[in-house]
Amino acid sequence: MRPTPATALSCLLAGMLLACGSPPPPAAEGALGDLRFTEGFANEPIIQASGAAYLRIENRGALPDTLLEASSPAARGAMFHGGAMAHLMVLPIPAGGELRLEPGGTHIMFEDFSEMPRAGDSLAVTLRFARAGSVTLELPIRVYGTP
Ligand SMILES: [Cu+2]
Repeated sequence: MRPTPATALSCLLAGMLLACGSPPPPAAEGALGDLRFTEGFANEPIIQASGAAYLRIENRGALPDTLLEASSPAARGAMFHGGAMAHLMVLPIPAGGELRLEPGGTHIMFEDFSEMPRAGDSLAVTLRFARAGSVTLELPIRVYGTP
């Protein structure tokens, strides 16, 4: 049985979270060439039409790279959004710098889920870079608004 927010809260209050269900999965991490990925997660979508994903991409190389595309088998499409939902075509990652996709800022916006991602599951996300190539990360899905 999926715990409701109320039961999850009561679990926390009772200090019995482990007894009530699995702890939330840790944020996704990974590496591809000079790129390091940390703090990756997706929000449980509120509607089937769209949902956001976040991660931090550090470029340890001497050359810049560019995030060209994100995709997931669970969604029909994806785009990059700036903080005010402005559509961004590609996302640069400066040499020795980082790209932060985070709540309230730039994010990946998935569109039209074939099956609603649920908190506690993970979302397979493939990222394609101009220089480093492609990587697939399993982003843990979190209830909207939880850290
Ligand atoms: Cu968006």
